[in-house]
Amino acid sequence: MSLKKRGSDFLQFNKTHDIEDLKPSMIGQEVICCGWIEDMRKLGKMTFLTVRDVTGIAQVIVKEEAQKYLEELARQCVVRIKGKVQETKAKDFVFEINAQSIELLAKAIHPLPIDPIGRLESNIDNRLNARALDLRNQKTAAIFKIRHHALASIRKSLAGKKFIEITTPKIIGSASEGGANLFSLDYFGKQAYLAQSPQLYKEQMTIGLERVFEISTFYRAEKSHTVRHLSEFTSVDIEAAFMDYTDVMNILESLIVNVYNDVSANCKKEQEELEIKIDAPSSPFECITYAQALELLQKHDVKLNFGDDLQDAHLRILGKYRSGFYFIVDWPLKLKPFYIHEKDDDPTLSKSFDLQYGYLELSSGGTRLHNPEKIKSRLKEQGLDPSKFADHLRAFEWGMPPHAGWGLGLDRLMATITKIDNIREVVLYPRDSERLAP
Ligand code: AMO
Repeated sequence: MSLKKRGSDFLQFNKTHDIEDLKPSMIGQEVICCGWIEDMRKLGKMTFLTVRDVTGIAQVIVKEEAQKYLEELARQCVVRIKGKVQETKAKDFVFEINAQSIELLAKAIHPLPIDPIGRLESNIDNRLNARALDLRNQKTAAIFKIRHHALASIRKSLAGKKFIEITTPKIIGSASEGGANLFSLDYFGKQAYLAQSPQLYKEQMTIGLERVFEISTFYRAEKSHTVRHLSEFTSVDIEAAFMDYTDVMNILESLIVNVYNDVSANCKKEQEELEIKIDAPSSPFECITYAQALELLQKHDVKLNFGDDLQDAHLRILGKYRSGFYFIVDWPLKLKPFYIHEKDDDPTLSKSFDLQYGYLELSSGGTRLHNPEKIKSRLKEQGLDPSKFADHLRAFEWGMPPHAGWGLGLDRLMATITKIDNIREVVLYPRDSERLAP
């Protein structure tokens, strides 16, 4: 078959326009569009369809002579419509398509497991069980379009600061962070784990690439069934040579302001759909110390000693009095992972931070240790076996630059942008202790 023939066959079958590209100036023009029937209303001898593709919605008028095409059609059927653009009397549309033919490309069963246009509300479990169909709900689709723009903005921000995108292994031979929340699996007879974070790899990459970032899913065997924990979550990670924790805090702050600005500008329709207004937070973000957080808690009758971790209940109280984005710095060293550097003037404190949004922890990071002997003794203090980290420690003999970085929970960030509580709403197929399918 010649290329020309294949090309013309394709054109004959293909649509001429995405719905958003139809314009009133095309009145009188013949067009072919494909989409899903969202609504069907019979009015006398005419039927009005609304047909939606990912870009928009159009009204299609089916007059008597084209009624035969309607026999097998129902809501959510996939159709290819050939017709002429014409003026309309409809309030919600500025033109309509007068159908000449309608081809049924795929049927939809009735009743569907959920109402995809959201007139009948379904609970989140039913929606997640029929996630592909749930994406036909414009509110759900809006969340994932915003997520797309947020990711594009993050990549643009970091690449603009000379960060290079990397991809590190997700199947690993020993724990990257230590701790108990690791998934293990059989790897050809050997014990392997799913990576909790790219921590060790991203640090090593500062040797060759200086500034790196990764956006990938990571795995935590989180038993706690909360609205902010998943077993598979997307993390945005950076690591940068010749920076300390204050430098990477600045990068994080400007990245977040940029993401808010970009999605606010690029996702107007989506904000309308979700009935939200996305406004960039003002910067610099407030910064409180761990000690100030303890004082604030004490004022609200919660007595914690220096070195106690801030549990969920404590963060909830802090969140009541601190809304929006704020950093918590000067954490006790013993609360932080083995790779975090102590403060020069007070070794009981760490060069680290958490970024909070109200009660929600969005990110943590810090200046890393780069003396392998210190790392070994910190590993031992934390009950971890340095020999399990031998591959990582070797890299410190090869010219490891001083470095700092952070990990940012993308799903949690998305929840703040879309003003949604449950992060399952912003993840296509969330995984938690009870959900492994679909
Ligand atoms: P941390 O363990 O604090 O740090 O994780 C970083 C951020 O990832 C998000 N996050 C999660 N989101 C959803 N479900 C989970 N189960 C989950 N666990 C973590 C949070 C959290 O703030 N290696 C360090 C980062 C670094 O120092 O560079 C780390 O992983 O938003």
